[in-house]
Amino acid sequence: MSEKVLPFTVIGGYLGAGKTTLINSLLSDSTIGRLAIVVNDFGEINIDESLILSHDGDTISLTNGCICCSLTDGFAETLTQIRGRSNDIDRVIIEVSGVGEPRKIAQWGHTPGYSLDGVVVLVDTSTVIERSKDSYVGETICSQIAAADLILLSRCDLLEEDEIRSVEHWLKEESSAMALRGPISASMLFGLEEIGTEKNFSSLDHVSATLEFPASIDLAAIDIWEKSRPSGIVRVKGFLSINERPENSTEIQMCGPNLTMRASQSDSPKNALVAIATPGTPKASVIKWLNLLSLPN
Ligand SMILES: Nc1nc2c(ncn2[C@@H]2O[C@H](COP(=O)(O)OP(=O)(O)OP(=O)(O)O)[C@@H](O)[C@H]2O)c(=O)[nH]1
Ligand SMILES: [Mg+2]
Repeated sequence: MSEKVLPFTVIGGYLGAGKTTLINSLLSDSTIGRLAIVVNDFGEINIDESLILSHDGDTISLTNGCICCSLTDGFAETLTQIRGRSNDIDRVIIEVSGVGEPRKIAQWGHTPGYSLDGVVVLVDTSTVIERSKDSYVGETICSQIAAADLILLSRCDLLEEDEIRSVEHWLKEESSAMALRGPISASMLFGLEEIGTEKNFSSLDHVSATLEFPASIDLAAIDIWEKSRPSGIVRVKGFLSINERPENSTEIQMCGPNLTMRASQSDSPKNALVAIATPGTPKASVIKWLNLLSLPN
C-alpha cells in the first residue's frame, strides 16, 4: 500500500445549511486536484451524468479524476477503500449528516494514511440565531459551530448587510474560528497541512503559526484580512511586501484589534507573519486566517 497521506477535510453544519451545495462547487473546480467525496447518500450530490465515468456499488468515478463514495459500509470500510486508491486521489472530503457532530467525525482523520486538515461548518445565516435558541436543535447547532476551524456563512445573498453583521457578531461569542461569507474559493478550505509551521508559543499553550507568503500582497487583501480576525488572535507581527508600497518592506504589528504598518528598518526581512492566539483557539483557524492574505483578489 502507498505511503501517501491524504488530507481529510470535514464539512458539517445543520440540515440544509449548504454542505452539499459547497461540495458540488468543489467537484466542478478543476484547480483543487482529485477529490474523494464521502457522503451518506449519492442522491444528495448532483452529479452531471456526462461526468460519470463508472458507477461501481458504493463508488462513483468521475471523468475529472474525483470519486464519490457513499457510507453504506461505514467509515472504517470506506476509508480503507479510498486508501487503496490513494495514488489516484489528492484529498478526502466528508459531508457530515446535518444532525451529526463534525468533531467526532474529524477523529477519523487520524486514521493511518490520512491527516486531518480541518473542520468547516456551514451556517445558514438566515436562521442560525433563532434556531440556536430552539430547545430541540439549539444544542446541536451550537456544538457544531463550536467544533469549527472555519465557519462559512450561507444564504448571505438573501439578507441585508446589517442582518449578516449581527450573525457575524453573534458567532464571535460562540466560536473563536474565523467566519467567512460564502461562496469562497476552494483554496480557503484546504491547504492547512501545506502552510507554515506551527509551534507552541509559550508553556501556557498559546497557539502560534507562521506563514511565509510567496508573492507581494495588495492593501485590499490586508483590509479584508484585518476585518476577519478570529477573536482569539492576540498578536501578529512580521514583514510584508505590499504591492502599493514597492519601495520598502512593511512592518506589521497587530496587538489585539489594533493594526499598525510602517516602513521596515530591517535589511532584508522575509515576507512572513507570525500570529499568536489565546489557548484553546483552533490552530487551523489561525493558519487559515493568515492564508487569507495570499488569496488572489
Ligand atoms: N440562496 C441560497 N441558497 C442556498 C445557499 N446554499 C445552499 N442553498 C440552497 O439550500 C438548499 C439546501 O442546500 P444543501 O447544500 O442541500 O444543504 P445541506 O447542508 O447539504 O443539507 P442536508 O444534507 O440536508 O443537511 C438547496 O436548495 C440549496 O440550493 C446560499 O448560499 N444561498
Ligand atoms: Mg447535503
